[in-house]
Order: sequence, then structure tokens, then C-alpha cells
Amino acid sequence: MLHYRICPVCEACCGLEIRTEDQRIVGIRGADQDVFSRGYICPKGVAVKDLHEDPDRLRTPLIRRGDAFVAATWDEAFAEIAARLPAVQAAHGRDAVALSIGNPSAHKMGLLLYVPRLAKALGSRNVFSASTLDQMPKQLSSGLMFGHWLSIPVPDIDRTDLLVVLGANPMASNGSLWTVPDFRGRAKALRARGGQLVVIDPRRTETAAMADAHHFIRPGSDVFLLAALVHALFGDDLVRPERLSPWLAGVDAVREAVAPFAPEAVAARCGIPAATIRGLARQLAEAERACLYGRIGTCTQAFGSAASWLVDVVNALTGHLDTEGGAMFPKAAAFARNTEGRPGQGGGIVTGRHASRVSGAPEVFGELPMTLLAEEMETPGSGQVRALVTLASNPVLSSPNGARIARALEGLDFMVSVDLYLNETTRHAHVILPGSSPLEDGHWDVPFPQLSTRNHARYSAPVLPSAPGHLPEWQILMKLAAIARGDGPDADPVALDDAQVRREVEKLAGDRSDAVLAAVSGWIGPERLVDLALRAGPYGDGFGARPEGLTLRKVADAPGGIDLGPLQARLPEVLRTPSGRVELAPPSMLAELQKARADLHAPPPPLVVIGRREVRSNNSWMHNLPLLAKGPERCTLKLHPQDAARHGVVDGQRVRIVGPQGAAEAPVELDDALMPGVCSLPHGWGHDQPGTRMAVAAERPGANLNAPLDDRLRDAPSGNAVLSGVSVTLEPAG
Ligand SMILES: Nc1nc2c(c(=O)[nH]1)N[C@H]1C(S)=C(S)[C@@H](COP(=O)(O)OP(=O)(O)OC[C@H]3O[C@@H](n4cnc5c(=O)[nH]c(N)nc54)[C@H](O)[C@@H]3O)O[C@H]1N2
Ligand SMILES: Nc1nc2c(c(=O)[nH]1)N[C@H]1C(S)=C(S)[C@@H](COP(=O)(O)OP(=O)(O)OC[C@H]3O[C@@H](n4cnc5c(=O)[nH]c(N)nc54)[C@H](O)[C@@H]3O)O[C@H]1N2
Ligand code: SF4
Ligand SMILES: [Mo]
Repeated sequence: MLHYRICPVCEACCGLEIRTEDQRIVGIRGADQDVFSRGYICPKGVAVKDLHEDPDRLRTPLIRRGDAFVAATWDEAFAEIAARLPAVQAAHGRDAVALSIGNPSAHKMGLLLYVPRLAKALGSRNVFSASTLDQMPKQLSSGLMFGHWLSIPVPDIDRTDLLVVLGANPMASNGSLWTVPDFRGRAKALRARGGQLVVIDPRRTETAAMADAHHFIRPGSDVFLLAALVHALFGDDLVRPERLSPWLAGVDAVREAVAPFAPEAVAARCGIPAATIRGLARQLAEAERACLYGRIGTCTQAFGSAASWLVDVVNALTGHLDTEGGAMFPKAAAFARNTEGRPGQGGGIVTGRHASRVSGAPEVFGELPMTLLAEEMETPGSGQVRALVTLASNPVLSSPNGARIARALEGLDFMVSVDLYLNETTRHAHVILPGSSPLEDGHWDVPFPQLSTRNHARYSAPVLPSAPGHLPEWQILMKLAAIARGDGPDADPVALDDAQVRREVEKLAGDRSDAVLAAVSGWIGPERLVDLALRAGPYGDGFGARPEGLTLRKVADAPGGIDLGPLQARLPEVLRTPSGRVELAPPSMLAELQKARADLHAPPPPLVVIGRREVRSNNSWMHNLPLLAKGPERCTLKLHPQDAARHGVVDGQRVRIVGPQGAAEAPVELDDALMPGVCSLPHGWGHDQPGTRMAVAAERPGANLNAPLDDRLRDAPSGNAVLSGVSVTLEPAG
């Protein structure tokens, strides 16, 4: 049998075609009929078979007894949780239970749509997620400028003449905060029609290798480059926002704020000649259709929010925001807050409604910085975190100074994990509840159509039936929520969901609620939430009011989904700022720029480390899949030959990478694609912890990049970790 399945692994969200025989997977290829990914696939999509079949993937709940995990029934597991979690809440208060939400949650509607329910039931301020290891700066700057954190403009690559990529490597990552399956094909088409691709990155990456130009940049200096680009736009009379003008607030304040950052003043700090910066500003301004795109390299640094903000300032001032071939706002079919409420104006965003207990870091979009999880667990006093719930989250590997997190986890009164593996983080849990194989779930991407390079609506049904007795993840979260509310282990998650959906619909639809509920009654769980959001959304059937509009049934019945066309200009309708304008000069961002001045003349450390992504790896959890694990050792320290000579190390030699709080050991791979003074180690490795159950990964554990990184470094406004450009030294491995 042939099945259509949207890949749940990365943000490209490719359509897969999965062939089964007798409920066994016999082949996975790209789905040619997918209206969006058009047959594109990468090796990780094929490895979903390995994931499904992985003997180490957890299939029953585990309960820790002494030092060992024992298999348990679901009833036993929930009974254990109900016996221990509410006790922590009762004794120490709601904030004593923290929640840690990991990256795969964003790729599973059964998790993402139910996290808010669990979070509400827990009622804790201690909510942490991968967002503060990744993208919180962009969420914050977008919220400040456009009024909602997911109003993030993305490159309209299929129609642009010039794409400048800053701190991203979509050839390896397949795109981020920009859903763009087959970046390679689209970038080739861009060049074939005479357009240009420019990459600015401390490494000559796979993306740089196919570009028309590549410039090295010193890690952490993007804020200066971007301020200088804006400076040059003003100074060289290149500001031309054209049709955007009526919607831009704060142009003069921006001009003033960048005054100290002439290209000549930042050139040494960035490692980019002033003439190159001026040339780039002119190229961006003069191109008919152009886009500057910044991604994780611009976020995971000390001025990540300011850099994220300035990317969109450049796009706006050059007239490339919200125009064809520029940085455009997708219009998603469901869940897009920027299609709800009053068009063109809104409440904007508020941050800092509370602060973290120990360091006083501000809450941002309901979250606290992941790098502060350890101190909240370690530091005694009222409000100390004494219990933790992790959902698809592996902070011991994914967050700086994971050794400290691991120690703190051991001190908890109780920990429960919803995860696929017994790994570096979940080995500290008292109860592990196994998540489901993606092939046993229906799939609708909740966030990514809001970030897609073309509008579309796609759904895929489960490929295989659930393993007998296995609870879907949304039901696991509903059960945990019930326990957190004190309702015990036996609540019926389906009935709870029915009741909650009815309440929510009644609140929104009033008299019409019975009709609305009847309209979606063919679905339960996450599918019902999708159908509700889709039908109420901008392309929806309005529950019968617009019969030609979309329903989940229509989308499910369309092979490969429904194309909703190229991106359209959305200003001012997309805005939800109180002013109804694009806020080009949010005061907190101006203050950051002012703060950055002090750093402008900081001498560069002799050697800094940056990360690296590779096609056959995905963060910390796919190293147990044979298809991806085979081949050459990937966790190597790439080092420029000059730096190798300076340190007296040779190709293949094992070295110790020593940072402020820890160290990692990896073999050296000489590579002149690195900027001298910068070395690179991929993240997500370090599978050598005792007591884990990932046999393939343990054979070649690799080194944990986050061991030498520093959990004290953050981008202040967003709380995002600094993962790039941290100073390290090298020693021969002992
Ligand atoms: N194969 C694979 N794909 C993935 C993932 C994976 O682990 N493997 N992870 C997924 C996730 S969770 C995410 S968030 C996305 C991320 O997607 P991307 O943002 O494309 O991430 P990277 O490939 O790490 O590219 C970041 C680039 O920034 C550069 N860089 C480092 N420091 C700096 C700096 O200070 N300034 C500048 N300008 N550049 C810098 C790095 O050299 C690197 O080339 O990828 C997703 N896709
Ligand atoms: N130094 C450095 N550190 C980084 C980064 C970097 O570039 N450099 N990148 C950061 C980024 S962008 C991110 S997003 C984070 C990611 O870090 P995390 O959010 O911790 O995510 P992963 O490392 O992907 O680990 C995912 C966890 O979810 C489990 N899991 C996988 N699939 C499922 C599922 O379907 N259901 C359930 N219940 N569990 C599942 C896995 O077993 C694993 O425990 O790492 C960050 N860490
Ligand atoms: S690029 Fe991403 S979404 Fe596409 S097949 Fe690979 S892992 Fe899956
Ligand atoms: Mo990420």
C-alpha cells in the first residue's frame, strides 16, 4: 500500500511516500504529488523507517526502581505519577514543578496543541523550551515590530533576484523559521534566472559553496554588520521604503541609533572590509527584488535580539519587506494569530510579566531561559524547582553546561518524561512515558505553514495503526494535566478533551456552538482542533458559511495537499501592533544597540567555537538510526590549518576543547573552509552517559559541544543562550 505522510523531522516538512506491506514499511521516497515539496526528500525522511523499527525506541512506560528502570503498564505509570507529582505541588507550590518542552514537540500536533493544556493545569511559571536555545530573539523582535511573535517574514525565494543568507546553512538544515523544502533546487533556480545568492558565515558552508559570494564574519558580530548596513543605507542615500512608508514608525530613531556604527567603525570587529559592507548595502537597495535572511547564527549570540531586529530593518528600509521576492508574511490556513481579530492593529506584545526567581530574567512569551533551569533546580528557597516534566526535550545535551543540569536532575523529588528514548536526560526521570512513532499519528504542521515560502494546506493520516494499548501523545498530556489538577490517574482523556473543546467552542461561537461542534464531529483529539482552526481560518468554510472553503476532510482527500498560491503582500492587515504600524525602533532594541557599543572594540579571543549541522543528523536524537549513523565520523572538530599549526595539532589528532565550565574531546579535521580563529563542532552528540539505552549511538558517542559552552551567557532581552563564538582553548587529549 502507498501512504502519503508529511515528514515530522525538520522544518522543511516534506511530503513522503511510504510503501507498506502487511503493515511493514518497505520503502520511503519523496512524494511527487506533494503540492509544496514536490518529491524532495533528504536521508532523514528515509530514516523514519529506522525510527519506527528501532528496537531501542521505548514502547512501554518505564518506572525507575533504585538504579534500574522496569517496564510498567500505563495504569501503573500514571498511578506512580499521581502519587508523586501532586505531592510536590502540595508541599512546595505550583512553581515547584517545571516544564521543559523540546524541539520535536513543534513537529507533532498531538504534543504542540496539547502543551498549553498541560501548562495551564500545572500553573507553573517555570516553563522552559528549546526556543531559548534557538529562536527566541527572532520571536521577540518580530513581536516588537509586527505585534505577534510568529509574524516572521520569510524569503520569497522563488521570485527573488538576490538572497543574502546570514548565519544559516539551509543546504544542511533544510531551512529554519523558513519552511522551504528543496532549498537547493530553489536556490539553483534563482541563480539560473540570473539572481544571486550571497552567504555571510564564519564557515564556507555547503550553502556558501553554491553561492555567488561568501564573506567570513567574526562570530557574534552580526549586530555590528547589520547596524553598519543600516548606517550605509542612510549615509549613501539608499533608503527607499517606497510603498511601505506610511506603515513605518521610527525611521529617524533608527538613523540616530546606528550613527556610531559606520562600516569603517565595525569592519575590524566583523572581519569584513568597510567597502564590502557598503557594497552589500547598495546591492540590497538597488536590487529590484531582494531579501536578507538571518537565522540561528544571528540568534545564538549576545546581541541576538538586536541582530534579528536589524535584519528586518534592512529589509524594510530597502523596500523589500512585504514585497514580491522580498521578505514576506505567509498566510497560514490554521492557527495563525495574525489572521485573527482586528486586521492591522492589536495589543502588541508584553514581556517581563514575571521574572525568574534566581537571576531575575524576564519571562518572554510565557517562558524562562533554558540556561536558567539548572539554577532554579539547585537554589534552595521558596519556589525552588523540585519536580520536572520533560516533553521531547533533551537539555542535558542540547543546553550549555549539561553536566550541571544532569546533577540538578538527580536532586529532584520527581521527574517524568514523555520521550521516545531512554537517553541522557530521561535517564534521570522517575517515570518515562513513551511517545508514539510518527507513523502512528495523523499529521498537520501547526507552526510551519506560518513560515512557509508558499501558502498551502496539507494533512496526512496515520500510516500504521497504533501499537495495541499505546496511548497517543495528546492523551498522555491530557492525563498528565488531569493529574496536575489533582483529578488522579484514572481520568478519561477523551472525555476531558470533549468537555474542554465544548467549553472553548461555546466561548467563541455562543449560540452557534452546537452547529460548530456538529460540523467537526467526525474528528477527535488534535484532528478536531485542526478542523476547528482551519474552518474558522482565512481559507475555511466558516462551518458552512462559505461552502467552497476548506475543511480538514477536503484537505485530507486532496492528494499531496492543497496549494494556496504564492505569498501575498499583507501590510498593513498582518500587523497587530498597538500603533498599527511596523515598529522599526522598539525602545528595548535601541537600548541593546547602545549597549553593544561597549563591545565594539572588544579584542577577539584567539579561538572561538561555533556549531555545525549536517544532513544526516538532527539535534540530539537521531544518532541511533543505522541509516544515518553509518559512514564517516561526523562529530569532528573542524579547524583551520593555521590554528592547527598554532596549537601544534595535526589532522585526525584527538584534542580537548576547553571552555569556561567544561570540556569535550573530539578528533581534529583540518579545514580551510573555516575563518581562522574559529573552530567548529556539531551539537547534539555526547552519547556516552551510563544508563542510557541507545546502542547504536553509544558505539560512536561523539563529543558534547555544549560541555565547553557557558550557561551564564545570554541575549538579555530574549533570554536566548549564546551558543556561538564562545572562547575556547585546545589541549592534546589525555
Ligand atoms: N540536518 C539537520 N537539519 C536541522 C537540524 C539539525 O540538527 N540537523 N536542526 C534543526 C533545527 S532545530 C534548527 S533551529 C535549524 C537551524 O537551521 P540553520 O539556522 O540553517 O542552522 P545551521 O545549519 O546551524 O546554520 C547556522 C550557520 O550560522 C553560522 N554561524 C555560527 N555563528 C555565527 C555568527 O556569529 N554569525 C553568523 N552570521 N553566522 C554564524 C554557522 O557556521 C552555520 O553555518 O536546523 C534544523 N534542521
Ligand atoms: N551548542 C548548540 N546547542 C544547541 C544548538 C546549537 O546549534 N548549538 N541548537 C539548539 C536548537 S536550535 C534546538 S531546537 C535544541 C534542540 O534540543 P531539544 O529541544 O532538547 O531537542 P532534541 O535535542 O532534538 O531532543 C529531542 C528529544 O525528544 C525526543 N523525541 C524525539 N521525537 C519524539 C517524539 O516524537 N515524541 C516524543 N515524546 N519525544 C521525542 C528525543 O528522544 C529527545 O529526547 O538544541 C539546541 N542546542
Ligand atoms: S528535509 Fe527535513 S522534512 Fe524533508 S525529508 Fe529531510 S528531515 Fe524530513
Ligand atoms: Mo532549533
